[in-house]
Amino acid sequence: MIPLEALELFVIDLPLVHPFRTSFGEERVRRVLLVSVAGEGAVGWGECVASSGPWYSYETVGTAFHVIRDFIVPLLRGARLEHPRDFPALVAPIRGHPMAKAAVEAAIWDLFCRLRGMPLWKEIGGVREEVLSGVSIGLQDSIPELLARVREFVGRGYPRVKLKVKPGWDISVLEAVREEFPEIELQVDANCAYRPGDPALPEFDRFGLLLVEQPFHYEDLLEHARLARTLSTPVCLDESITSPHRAREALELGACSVINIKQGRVGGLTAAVEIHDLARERGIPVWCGGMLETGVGRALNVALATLPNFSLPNDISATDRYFREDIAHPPFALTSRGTIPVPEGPGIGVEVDGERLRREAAATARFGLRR
Ligand code: OSB
Ligand code: MG
Repeated sequence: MIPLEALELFVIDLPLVHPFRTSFGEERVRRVLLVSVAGEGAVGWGECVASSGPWYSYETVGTAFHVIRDFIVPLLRGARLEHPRDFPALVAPIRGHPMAKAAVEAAIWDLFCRLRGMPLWKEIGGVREEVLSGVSIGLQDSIPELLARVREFVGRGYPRVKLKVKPGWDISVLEAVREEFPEIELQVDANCAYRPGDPALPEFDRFGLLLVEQPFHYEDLLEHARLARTLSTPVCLDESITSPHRAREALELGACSVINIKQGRVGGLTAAVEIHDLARERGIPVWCGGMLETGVGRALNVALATLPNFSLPNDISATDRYFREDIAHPPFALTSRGTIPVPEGPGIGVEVDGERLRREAAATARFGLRR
């Protein structure tokens, strides 16, 4: 049985090296909720991927704090978990709030693996010691500024670039990028910004893109299925895939031919692995998305992306692309092969700077879990 003695929550603000702008807003500081679970002298860590506001999803750092404190902790008190995979059933009575659940599940996976001295990626059946990296570049004020950003990241060795797009910031941008970089692996992410019938959509096929990510509303599987039938560029879903159930529906409908997996968005690592397996059975490639995580969340993403069907480059970039000083150590660095090496240590393989966390946290809370 997993020894669950105490759970702690920490909210900390980490300034981003560069503001990150998408079709739903801009982040300059990453407000992060970290979760630790302690037992038998070990501590496991998880990061909640919710943002400060309900823009990417309805969850926020505040709602996740509330759901963990008032609903997940009471369920966890005195709970008998043999394995982290038993956690989703324990919290199933709570509807929704996948990011809050995922953060606690992540801390339990880390604790479980640390107690066994086992790296997490091996525990879940990972098959590689480095994962393919890619970089996601936010919306910029002008095309010259965007080209400078692409130049910078291509120069650093990123083998794949993802551009944020929206109506009015799409075709002319792609023309300019393709003119300077005819060969790079390129993909676009609209974060739900288009309406069906937008004249830019068929134009995406001119640019040799790896995929187009989440063009339409997050609830709209049908329009994605229609688009997927007419576009030769693969359609990939991000925001729409909130659970294994939803992934099965999307694949059944033909709404996508690629899935971006984010463990937080789908309710945890167990669900993420389930979606990976489901896609694999159907010959659908997956890749790991990112949520501007600290090293805690990034380490979990790296572990997840060692699974065999993570066959496209991931939104897993080096630490210095996000933060000057991460809360977890050591930082992640890009290799000359355009990959991020998988840490070797037990659990997620990184250590959290607990002293700094206690010193700088905007809010903390501690809960005993023994009955
Ligand atoms: O849509 O993939 C997205 C960041 C925050 C919210 C949503 C998204 C993103 C990214 C960044 O694209 C990926 C990363 O962490 O590098
Ligand atoms: Mg996305």
